[in-house]
Amino acid sequence: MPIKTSLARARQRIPYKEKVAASKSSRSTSRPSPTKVQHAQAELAGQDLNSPAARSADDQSRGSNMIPDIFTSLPPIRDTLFTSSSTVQDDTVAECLPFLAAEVQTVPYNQYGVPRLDRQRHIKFLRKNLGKLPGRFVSLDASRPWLLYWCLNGLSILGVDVSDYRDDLIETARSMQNDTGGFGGGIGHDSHLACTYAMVLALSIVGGEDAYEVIDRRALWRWLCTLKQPDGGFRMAVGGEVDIRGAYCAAVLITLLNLPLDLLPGSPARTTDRSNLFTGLGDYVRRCQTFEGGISAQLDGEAHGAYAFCALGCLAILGAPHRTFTSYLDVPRLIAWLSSRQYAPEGGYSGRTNKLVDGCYSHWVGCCWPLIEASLAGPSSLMFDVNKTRNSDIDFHNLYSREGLIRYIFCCAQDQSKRGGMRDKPSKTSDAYHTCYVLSGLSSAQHVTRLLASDGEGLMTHSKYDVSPYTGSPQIYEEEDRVSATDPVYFIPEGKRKDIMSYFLSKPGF
Ligand code: FPP
Ligand code: K
Ligand code: ZN
Repeated sequence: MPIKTSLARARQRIPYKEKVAASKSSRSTSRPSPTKVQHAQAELAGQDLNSPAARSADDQSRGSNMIPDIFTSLPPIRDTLFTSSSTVQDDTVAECLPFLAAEVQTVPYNQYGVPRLDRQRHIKFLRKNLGKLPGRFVSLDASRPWLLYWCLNGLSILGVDVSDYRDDLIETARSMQNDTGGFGGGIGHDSHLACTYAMVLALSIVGGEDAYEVIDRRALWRWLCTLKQPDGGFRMAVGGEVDIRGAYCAAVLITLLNLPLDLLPGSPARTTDRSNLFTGLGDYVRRCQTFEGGISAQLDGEAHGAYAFCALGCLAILGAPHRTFTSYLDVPRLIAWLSSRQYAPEGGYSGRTNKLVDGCYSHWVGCCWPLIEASLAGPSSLMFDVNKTRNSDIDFHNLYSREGLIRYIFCCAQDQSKRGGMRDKPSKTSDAYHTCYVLSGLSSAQHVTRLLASDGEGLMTHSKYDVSPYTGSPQIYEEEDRVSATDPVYFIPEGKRKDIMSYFLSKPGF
């Protein structure tokens, strides 16, 4: 029985390169014929070593039987129109195929053709990024709070206790806070909503009263009142642009820090006595959905994964997803667009139509799915074993290929050299941004999110999620390579989210 034999052999967990060597030595031909991947690459390069007979013979003799063909072959339908977009897409597939087919000689693979998570190297990489940085990092000089968040969140997902960084972080955060409210991207920089979001998340992750008390909540609230617009959205900075990042960042800050919703009398958004910081925000998000079904930064922009994430995060704070998503979005169209972001053979996501796979969209697009799933399933109960489905939510946790995303992350997005860290794609170098967001996407693919309860129409603070390990089969990675769960709306460890929220819930005033 050939299938049984190959399975049994695969279970011995021989590194893939040895398997290839073993299969080669048992072949009678002296000249090795091209692998399936070489065929695909030749086809992409417009060469013809691809006779159907040669192809089917090779399919039987090469490659791990535990890697589904979809991850090692070209898509069955290929456009015959060549453009610069189709050319870079072909190049990207050619670049990823050897990694996906477990043909990289220096990397050991398991029986599914998946390498280990290089946890210790990724930890070292992130720790290094928290230290003193050389001159070439100057381009990040206005994004220092982001760098802190990426590293601290990445370390937390990898299971590291980051409380040792508390004192240094507190000092750094103080140096970047402005009396007029909010944090800048560096010392002396004007406050920016994205930097403020990142700094507040970083402070939440290290946790503790001293870290929380750095934040001047009254000044932050006053500053948010000046950023809130009559159309419901938020400016990113005084005199800056209004876009959907502002909607999400503001919603996170207001609820995490329990800020008052009241608008100051001078706020440009104070059109009636009853208008507040959340007035019109859901409708603002609605207007950002495009004809494609995705979400753009502003009205009439191009749909992009990072903005879909901001839209869903914001709506999940305004209320439970099964209510707010359906009220403000065309959910079927959004699902169609999100689904189109996952590519084969790559398995990872692109950020927009006709663009390339990139590891960071494992988070921006990947982390939309748990919220979409929660919105379709509605509130459930912990009475159900999370890995046993009931009729009503039978398919809600498999709306995308978890296997594809996990393969892209382990095979293509991990830097497997001494350097460590995660990357956009194999031809790019790792950085803290991609390390954070690839790990966050991995966490979402390895867990199931359920909305447990939502009390009526209230804010997200009243919604509760259960995030538990996803144990569906096949589990193509080792259990030790499962990373930690993370809060599905705030993207800090769930316990840290609860700590800061309960701290500020107990002190509603300033
Ligand atoms: C395009 O980059 C990227 C964007 C249009 C959006 C980027 C925004 C974010 C990553 C984060 C926003 C979220 C918050 C919470 C502030 P590109 O053209 O280099 O990449 P692409 O080809 O993959 O689209
Ligand atoms: K990109
Ligand atoms: Zn990226």
